[in-house]
Amino acid sequence: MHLEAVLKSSARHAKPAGLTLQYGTAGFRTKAEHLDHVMYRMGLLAVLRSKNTKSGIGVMVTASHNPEEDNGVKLVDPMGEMLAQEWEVYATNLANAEEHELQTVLTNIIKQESINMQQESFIAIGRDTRPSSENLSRSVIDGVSSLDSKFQDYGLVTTPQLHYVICCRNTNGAYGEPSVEGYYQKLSKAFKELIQQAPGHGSELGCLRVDGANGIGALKLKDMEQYLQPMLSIQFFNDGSKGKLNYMCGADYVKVQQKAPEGLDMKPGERCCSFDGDADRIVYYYNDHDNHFHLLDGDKIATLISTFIKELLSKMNLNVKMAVVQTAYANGSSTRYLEEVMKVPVYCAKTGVKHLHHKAQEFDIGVYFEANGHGTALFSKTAEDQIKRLVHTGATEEIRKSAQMLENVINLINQTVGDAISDMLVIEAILHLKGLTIQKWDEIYPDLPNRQLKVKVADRRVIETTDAERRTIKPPGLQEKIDEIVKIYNLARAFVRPSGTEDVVRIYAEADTQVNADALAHEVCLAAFSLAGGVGDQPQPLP
Ligand code: NG1
Ligand code: ZN
Repeated sequence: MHLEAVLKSSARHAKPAGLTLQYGTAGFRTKAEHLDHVMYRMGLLAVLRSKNTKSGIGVMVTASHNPEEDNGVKLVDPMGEMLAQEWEVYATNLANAEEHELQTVLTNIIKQESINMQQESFIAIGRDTRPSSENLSRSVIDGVSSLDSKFQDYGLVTTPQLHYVICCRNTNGAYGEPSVEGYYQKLSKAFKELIQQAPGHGSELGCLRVDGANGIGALKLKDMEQYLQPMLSIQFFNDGSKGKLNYMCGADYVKVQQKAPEGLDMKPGERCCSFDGDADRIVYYYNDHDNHFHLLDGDKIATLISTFIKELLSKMNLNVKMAVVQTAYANGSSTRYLEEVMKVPVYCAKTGVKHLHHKAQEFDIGVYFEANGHGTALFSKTAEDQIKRLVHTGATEEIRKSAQMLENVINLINQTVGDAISDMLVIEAILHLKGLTIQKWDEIYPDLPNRQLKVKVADRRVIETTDAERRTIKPPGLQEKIDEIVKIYNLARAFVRPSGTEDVVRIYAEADTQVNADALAHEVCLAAFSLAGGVGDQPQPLP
């Protein structure tokens, strides 16, 4: 195998000696200045993956909710899903190969996967609004070009838009038109049709306040706004015109801090939402009349969507298997409500949407959400066919109408990946169809107070987990200590796990009151600090 052109170009994207990175929860992520060689090499890997699958592959340059100085890259597989896990190992090997090892690592992948290098390939490239993203996406293109592959640079797009485009291309347009324009058209058409099915609630949803995290989501939603009028009027905050990406704003800030983003003034009862830096996550919130902040996170969203779907299915007498997939971070109240009140089976997957997505694919309808607001609903081909058939052949008007609504939900939801814009439109439509205010939605079940913390340790890999990350098996003694602490509190649960996107260990705790959740989180944090090799000052309790 001659790879001269590859090696020659690689010299222009030299790897800093000794730097090692891991393809983590969502691709590679670190300070932008360390990523040039990774981008070039992910361009190479994308071409190999494309030849291997005989399909188009996506490369998205983004570090999502991380600070603006960071960057990262994720690969998108043929149906718009995350890169297959077997290939994450190749990605890691390739990113960490020293210059003189590059040829061997590439040749090994080609051999192991029996890749026909004559096979055509196509790569779609997208990027977020970080100042470093443009140059880094050029490095991806350098990698793609050095293997003589076809490609299209989609420029500034949200992560879910790139996933959508890949899925459209590889299904020859069956999923939609493979362009950002096609995305706007598909979603807005389904949204309009859904809104028009509302019985007696009028067809205008009023104003929604959107915090764009100063990122790509704000730009793209502005482009899309004309397609959504007059039904939905949007007021933009943190649209990138002045503030810094993800700084004191965005879905992650709102979820973790449990408060409104900077720059958004809320009057009681106003419906607000925040996107993250690449617009694949969304959370809703409002202030009540006593000016208390209420967060409606991924768990509340999963409940709203799955309840709506379940109600439609029962009106249609359609017996399909539906389940909700969550992670350990799901609020205990949401799990209880879904299982005990809604009688919907709930499964717990490891953190990272790839795990939730795979689990959700096991059902006719799988609704999955991380508590942080990343999620979607998946419909199997069989379920989709059954629903579409009933639109025309349903025995009663009610069956046909419900099937039509569900068909519109299928078209509105981005089935390839969690998508802030698409999820937002689904939520807006459901609230409208059910005549629910944001307060009424919030009152469906009360969340257990909870707290997330993080702690620095020398090597976060000393922590190993089991049972979908709800328990630790290493270091010795940590789980026993956590069990001991949890026992003291009411309705309590807590766990620790190493982050896959940041060099920290994360702590989650929930309990009957906020004071208790905070105290529990702090105690567990101290346990992790002392048993897993904490560095720096001992964590202090919350003020
Ligand atoms: P890590 O850093 O592995 O906890 C975070 C989120 C994940 C997922 C990824 C990718 C939390 C607690 N963790 O992963 O859910 O969204 O980032 O963006 O929110
Ligand atoms: Zn994101």
